[in-house]
Amino acid sequence: MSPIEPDPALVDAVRGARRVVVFSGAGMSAESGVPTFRDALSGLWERFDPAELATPQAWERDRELVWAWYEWRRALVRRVQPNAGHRAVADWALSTELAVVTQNVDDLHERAGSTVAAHLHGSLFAPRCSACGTPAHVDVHPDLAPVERLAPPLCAECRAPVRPGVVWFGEDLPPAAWSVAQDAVERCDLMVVVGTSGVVYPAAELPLRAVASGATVVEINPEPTDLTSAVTHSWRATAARALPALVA
Ligand code: BJW
Ligand code: ZN
Repeated sequence: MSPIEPDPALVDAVRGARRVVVFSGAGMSAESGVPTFRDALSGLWERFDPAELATPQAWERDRELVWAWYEWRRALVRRVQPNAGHRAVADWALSTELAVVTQNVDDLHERAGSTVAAHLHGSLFAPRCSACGTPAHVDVHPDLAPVERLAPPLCAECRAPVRPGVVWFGEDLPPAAWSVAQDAVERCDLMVVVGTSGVVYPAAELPLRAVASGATVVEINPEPTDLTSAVTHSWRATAARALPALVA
């Protein structure tokens, strides 16, 4: 693949930045082989709309379906590797004050070497009791098909079903993660928004707040998004190609 060059104004913004927030969404992990949400209906999510499964109502209606879907995704993420974009973010943190704020429930930033300041929508790797909240240890199920059914394990403390440790629609974001993210955004002079459609709130407020507080906000996304008109620079490129070029 031919190298790609960022706009010189963008390079200046990046070189001059002292406090950076990288705000990532599903597109960050797309080139690792993790399907996104809203590009997804044509691809791997053949039979189910993720927006319909990622709800407390779906869990109440059909726990075995929801649990199997998350277990399948957890196994998928285990099989894939961080991409050059994740690695560029980790390298960048060696020379700059940088906070990774992610909407992703995978662990690819961490596996590339980043410390993640905030997982706004939780993690595939932190299942917990649906009643008492006790964290549960669950072995990865080796060979689930995308949509099977699987009974969730029961909590060791209270025997209620264990649920995925993610944030569904209508649920509050983890307060500590939200607070860390807000602080980082208020303090930053550069925010790089990568691989998010910017349609899910309150996460999508963060780039708007960064703009309002005077930070430079750079969007990296092959497609225009709901955030494009608000940001300072919009670069139509993929995470794994743009981030290494930007940080180099
Ligand atoms: C590439 C690429 C490549 C492709 N390189 N890029 C207004 C204010 C506040 C709240 C609301 C509001 N209006 C509505 C709400 C409620 C709701 C909401 O936002 N709904 C909207 C959809 C309208 N929000 C909530 O319910 C949140 N909670 C909340 O607000 O609590 C307070 C409250 C309580 C009660 C009532 C009301 C309020 C919780 C939101 C939880 C979101 N959870 C999910 C699922 C997590 C678990 C799981 O993984 O299954 O989080 S939904 C899903 O969307 C997931 C993602 O983190 C999130 C964002 O998606 P993301 O990352 O942007 O992915 P995509 O697929 O949308 O976009 C991918 C992008 O990548 C695209 O742009 C591509 O072009 C790009 N791309 N390849 C770079 N190679
Ligand atoms: Zn319990």
